[in-house]
Amino acid sequence: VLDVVTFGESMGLLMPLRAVALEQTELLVKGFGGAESNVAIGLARMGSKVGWFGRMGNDPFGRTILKTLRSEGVDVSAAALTDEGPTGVMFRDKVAGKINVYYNRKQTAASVMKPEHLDEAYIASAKVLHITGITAALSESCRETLREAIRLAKKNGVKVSFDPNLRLKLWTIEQAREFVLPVAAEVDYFLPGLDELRLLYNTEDERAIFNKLHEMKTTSIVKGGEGATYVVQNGQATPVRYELVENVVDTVGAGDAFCAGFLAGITRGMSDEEAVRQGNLLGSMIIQIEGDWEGMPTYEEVQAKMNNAKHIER
Ligand code: KDG
Repeated sequence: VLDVVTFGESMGLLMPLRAVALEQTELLVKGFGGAESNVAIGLARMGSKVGWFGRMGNDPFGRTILKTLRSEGVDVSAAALTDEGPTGVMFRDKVAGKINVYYNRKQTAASVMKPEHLDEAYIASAKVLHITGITAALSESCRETLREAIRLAKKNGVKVSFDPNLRLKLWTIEQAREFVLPVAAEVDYFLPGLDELRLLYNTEDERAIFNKLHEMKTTSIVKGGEGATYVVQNGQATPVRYELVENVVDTVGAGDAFCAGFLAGITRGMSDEEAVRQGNLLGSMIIQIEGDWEGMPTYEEVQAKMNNAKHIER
């Protein structure tokens, strides 16, 4: 039995060795990224049982990613290396503040994923299926795959969590709205950032945004805002506060770390608020370390911080 199963596109990641923009470097470091595999690694480090699947090319990036996920304790038994396309590659700057990301991910093995690739028994073996809007942005067949995965999860009593993870380099806001909003209303947990909600609902008016969320049965967990994450449920928005980090090194992966902390919490029986507090903590820890997932903390590190935080807050 798995706590969480997740799937999506993981890609090779090349970024400057030193802290400069891509154009200013000759030396690149090889790593990998992918929102869902970042979440999976975070969960595994938290001691949760987690499976990630996806399709990659049988090439050096695909093989490295699988090997690393395996060594992190993520179950990859349902993942596949195929000859249907290459593993995607992304490039990014390494500078504080605004980080530009560039994608080489057209016609990749992951983007031609289709519903037939899903393994119902594998999805059914988890407590939660975690998906993101990045997969939806890749192709129509990926959108169909997501819808089918949700259907299979529901049929088997598996809860669904959904992070819209808007990537407007991959699709337009209109396309994103068309997919994300109906799916948000259908899942158990919707995990958007406030900035994403502004784009999705095309308004800066926070009250209007929360009213939209209140119209859904879904529990929405709204990340971001200045120092609080909101649990939006039954017409109420409960803030769970966190301290802003001063020493921000690399913000990429913050949302994924949040999801890992939150999902580790709910699958271990924490209340939504407690799980959000844990998610906030993981988010604040990962941005102090470079890399998309490398800074995901272990369960012991989180425990130490949680106890400390409790002491200060109450
Ligand atoms: O959330 C971090 C991810 O965005 C990154 O690891 C790569 O999945 C990725 C993407 O599509 O940008």
